[in-house]
Amino acid sequence: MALLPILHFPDPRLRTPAAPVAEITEQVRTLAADMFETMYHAPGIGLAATQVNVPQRVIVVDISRDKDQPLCLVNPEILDKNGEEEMEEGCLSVPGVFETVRRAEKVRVRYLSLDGRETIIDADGLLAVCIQHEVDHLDGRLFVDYLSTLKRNRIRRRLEKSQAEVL
Ligand code: GNR
Ligand code: NI
Repeated sequence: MALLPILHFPDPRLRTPAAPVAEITEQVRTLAADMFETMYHAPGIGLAATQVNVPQRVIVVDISRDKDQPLCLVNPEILDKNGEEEMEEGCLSVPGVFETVRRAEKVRVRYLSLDGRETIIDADGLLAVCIQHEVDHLDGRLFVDYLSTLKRNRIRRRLEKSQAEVL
């Protein structure tokens, strides 16, 4: 197992659209295990492979209080969206920023589980928000893209400045 470094906005690698996984191999299982370790360590409730500089369509999620309900979605596809909901979001790739985003309230998602089974789930509440946030990462989108240009530029400048301090 390994902790993976997380890319920070405005790193252009976060804009790379991820390619579908052709087959669940040992590489994919190792990636998922490392992503779970990285997500729990952060801590966060979700992580997309894009954030750890792997442009493959793999996400991990665990919204449970006790962090004992790991969910790995390979090639997730949102088949259907319903309703609207606003939630305050954060992102491990945009540290220290929390802003309200409007998304679908309910989603139906099809994905491959790590044992290669095609699975369909209906999600609502925090899980629905988290899955939409993670699928956005796989498409090179960040939650700050839903904010005004003014806010996004302020956030970019702030993170560029704090990044520069650690270099
Ligand atoms: O840890 C996270 N919390 C969170 C809160 C509200 C909406 C989305 C998220 S996902 C985020 C982890 C992350 O950056 N995943 O990509
Ligand atoms: Ni994120």
